[in-house]
Amino acid sequence: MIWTLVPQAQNTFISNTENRTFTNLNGKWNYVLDPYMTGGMGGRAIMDNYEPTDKTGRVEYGFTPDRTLYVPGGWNTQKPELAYFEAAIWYRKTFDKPDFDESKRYFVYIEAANQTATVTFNGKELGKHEGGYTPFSFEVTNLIKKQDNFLIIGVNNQRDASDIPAKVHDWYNHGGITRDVRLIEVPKNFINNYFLSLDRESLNKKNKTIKGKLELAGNSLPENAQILIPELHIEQNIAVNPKGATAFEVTVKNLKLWSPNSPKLYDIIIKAGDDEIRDQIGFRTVETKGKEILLNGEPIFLKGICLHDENPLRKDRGNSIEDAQLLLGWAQELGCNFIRLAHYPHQEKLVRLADKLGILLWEELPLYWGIQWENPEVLKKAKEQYTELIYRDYNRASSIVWSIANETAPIPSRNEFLSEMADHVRSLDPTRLISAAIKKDQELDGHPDSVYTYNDPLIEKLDILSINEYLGWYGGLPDQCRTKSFTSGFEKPIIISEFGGGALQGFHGDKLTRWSEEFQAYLYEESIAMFDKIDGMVGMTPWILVDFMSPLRQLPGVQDGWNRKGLISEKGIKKKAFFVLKDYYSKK
Ligand code: GCB
Repeated sequence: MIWTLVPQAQNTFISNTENRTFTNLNGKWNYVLDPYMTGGMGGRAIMDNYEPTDKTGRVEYGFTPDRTLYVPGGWNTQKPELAYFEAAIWYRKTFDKPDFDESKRYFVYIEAANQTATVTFNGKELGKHEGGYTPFSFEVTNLIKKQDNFLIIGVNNQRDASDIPAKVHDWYNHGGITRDVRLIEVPKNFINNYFLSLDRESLNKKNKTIKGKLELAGNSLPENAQILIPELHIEQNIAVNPKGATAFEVTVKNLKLWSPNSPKLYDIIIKAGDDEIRDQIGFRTVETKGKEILLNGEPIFLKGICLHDENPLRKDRGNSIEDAQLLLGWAQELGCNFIRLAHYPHQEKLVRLADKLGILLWEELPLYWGIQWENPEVLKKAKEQYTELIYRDYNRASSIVWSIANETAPIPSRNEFLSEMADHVRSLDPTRLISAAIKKDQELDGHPDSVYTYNDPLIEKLDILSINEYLGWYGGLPDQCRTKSFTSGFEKPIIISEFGGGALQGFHGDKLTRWSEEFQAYLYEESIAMFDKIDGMVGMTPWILVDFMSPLRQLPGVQDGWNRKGLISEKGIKKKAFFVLKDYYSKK
């Protein structure tokens, strides 16, 4: 058995949708507010799409042509009255499918809906999905018609203690269908998932080995599949077992490895029965050795930055290639070869663009402040959402770190939960590194105050010790930084996964004036000096590339709903600290 867990609420997971045949369902959708989240009004379910047939008919909600929301997009910034709306909205898209073909299967695919989605099609509930940042799909083969199809999706963005993230988080709760919606069309038996990676054991050999897994879906599966890599003259048969899951190996000569300096991607074609799927995949290895991270066997320093998936100019979640280009373009200007995609899965287009540009990525789920560690339902959801993320991205060479948590206190229920998560992630993907953003020990355990120690038991489970440390902003002033040193008893590489401080772009003062660009620049200089001396520090991702929307940040005239720790303002203007970090990276 290769894959043991079918993600929640889905009969079949479908990966690589952009390279499949699909009908684009983006655009204007009608909507109805459901502030009390009843799913129906006046005794009738919204998914029925009922319209009175004569003048006596009664209905107490309605989709009208002039009430539309754009998909993909958060609803909050589309209508002023929805700015802080946190409840349910029902979306409706009607469409014809005149070329509907009975020999095919059809799936509604939603790249993300924040936070919970109830998906209905032509009056039937298909299922629910929880988790605002990962993709899901439902089959509609038996329901689809040539005309008058209606897809009605209820999306609820109410924050709840048993969600991932939990109730309070330092980013904006963009509600709605925030990423693409597609009607995917596949043959009756099709390739639903595959995973290709370069075998580490073959790294130093002349002929390299690509290890692969393939999963087919359908009732009458072919006995063989083929993999083709035209540029490498590979055309290989793969025997498929009767359950449709199979593992295989391909030996290749003259493979060019993927790396930030040379982000080589190969066209790959996989064929099985009537199905054929294409992808562009890079091959590289990543591992740790003592206190180093090795990419393709060579030590690498990760010149990174943290990023939220938000376009500040549009005040919305990123959902287009243009959004991805804007954000990754800024990171490249800073001199980065690495980005921490905080604090939840970012859009797939950005990950694919990073593959092309040669930017390494750290990915994570919002296992963030306040998670209900003792609740088994939450653990189940976390595993499901991580599965969806791994299935979506495991063919992306850029993605090298799976992070399982951010700043969580080491209590027994959390240790157990996250240790299970680490095992789960590793069982699905043993080829990448696992980390978590860790806080320093709270009890100094006999060490002098000038030494920060790291003994969180979770570190044992991780490949990298990643440290969030805000000395100079949340504790003390920047001039204290150089007095501190760090120690961990672990022979593991260290990444500084967060540090930083706020500055209002355009506000100037001396270097100790809070919120001034000078303060932030000084904090960067001192922080870099402090972290640079840590033995085994192989990279950093300061907090954060761009100012981002956060309801937790309400200082008038300074924050006004924005977290100001960005190196770039919400208007796209660089602050002084941007150049401090850029200068450091140019010398690394
Ligand atoms: C943190 C969190 C991050 C916050 C940041 C801040 O430690 O991980 O989500 O936004 O600090 O700005 O305080």
